[in-house]
Amino acid sequence: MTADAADRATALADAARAGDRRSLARLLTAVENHTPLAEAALRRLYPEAGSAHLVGITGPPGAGKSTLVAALIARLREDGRSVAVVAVDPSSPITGGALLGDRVRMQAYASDDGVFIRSMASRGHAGGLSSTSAAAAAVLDAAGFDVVLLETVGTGQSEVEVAAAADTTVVLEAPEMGDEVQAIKAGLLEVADIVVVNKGDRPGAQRTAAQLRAMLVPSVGRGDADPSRRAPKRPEVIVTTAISGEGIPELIALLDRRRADGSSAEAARVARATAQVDGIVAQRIRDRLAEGTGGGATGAVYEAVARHELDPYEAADRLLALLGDGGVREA
Ligand SMILES: Nc1nc2c(ncn2[C@@H]2O[C@H](COP(=O)(O)OP(=O)(O)OP(=O)(O)O)[C@@H](O)[C@H]2O)c(=O)[nH]1
Ligand SMILES: [Mg+2]
Repeated sequence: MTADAADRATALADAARAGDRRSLARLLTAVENHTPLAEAALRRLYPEAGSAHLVGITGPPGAGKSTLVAALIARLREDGRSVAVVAVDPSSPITGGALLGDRVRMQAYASDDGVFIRSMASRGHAGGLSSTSAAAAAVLDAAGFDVVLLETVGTGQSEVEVAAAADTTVVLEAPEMGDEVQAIKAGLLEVADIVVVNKGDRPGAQRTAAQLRAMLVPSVGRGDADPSRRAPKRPEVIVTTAISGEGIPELIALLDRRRADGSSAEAARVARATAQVDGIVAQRIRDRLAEGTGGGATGAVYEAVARHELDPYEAADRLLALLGDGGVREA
């Protein structure tokens, strides 16, 4: 990075931190594209972050995540708290629909400096969602937002990655019409700190909540010898009606309580830092291999594994052996 580029990163970081919206938007675009500018700006901003409550909001399509986010914004603003929202679309290159919805939501707060809403696409590489979400959250945290909401649709993997970027993860469900809640994916519930049964105005919401509470009893004593595999936490289950705002103050109270619980907050922070650093290490290794070999040697190794001529462990060892002290050795 040239001195000029470094100056531009510094200027952008400082303007974003001061709350300039266009700078924030530009920096988040850089974060989304993993550019050197983003990295330089993040290095400057990271020490300024750490005060915001980072809340992941996930759940199946149509459960009411965006409606709930709007209700949370309204209530948090009443309390005088500032809110940033990152709506992460795990599936795709940027889709017009998601952006359009956000523009509509954004308009209501166009003149409110205490609200910032942004859509981001993840670029599909492994770990991309959590590293992008964590970096975006750090930017908004450093910019002084009290609460940063990370909204993503639960598709099986995306919610796990977004949870890794959040202090507290809220999993949304809609009332089940059938007798059983088994349709609700176990993976979603595993990441939940708080389970919200939304659409409380619909029949079955209270029953779904009761079934979830019964399901979420800690599995300690069910005979798993390895304590680390027992359910370590028992998420709270709460019913909301996002369209009317019912249950939203209670949800915020739960979020605040979790935020105040030092031990779980610390564990979440360490988990987030671990995911973030590991993601960067993996990316750095890939970048260095690609730079040093033009991608040719690595491609040949992956193809050999695909043909079962090489086992994946040997392949990994060979790739790591290509990395010397700060450079790449002859293959
Ligand atoms: N009856 C009722 N409908 C609701 C409630 N909350 C949201 N909805 C409706 O459910 C539909 C989906 O809501 P969204 O907020 O767009 O859901 P989402 O989870 O963000 O959906 P995706 O972004 O597509 O994954 C909309 O028609 C909402 O108006 C609620 O509390 N009660
Ligand atoms: Mg939505």
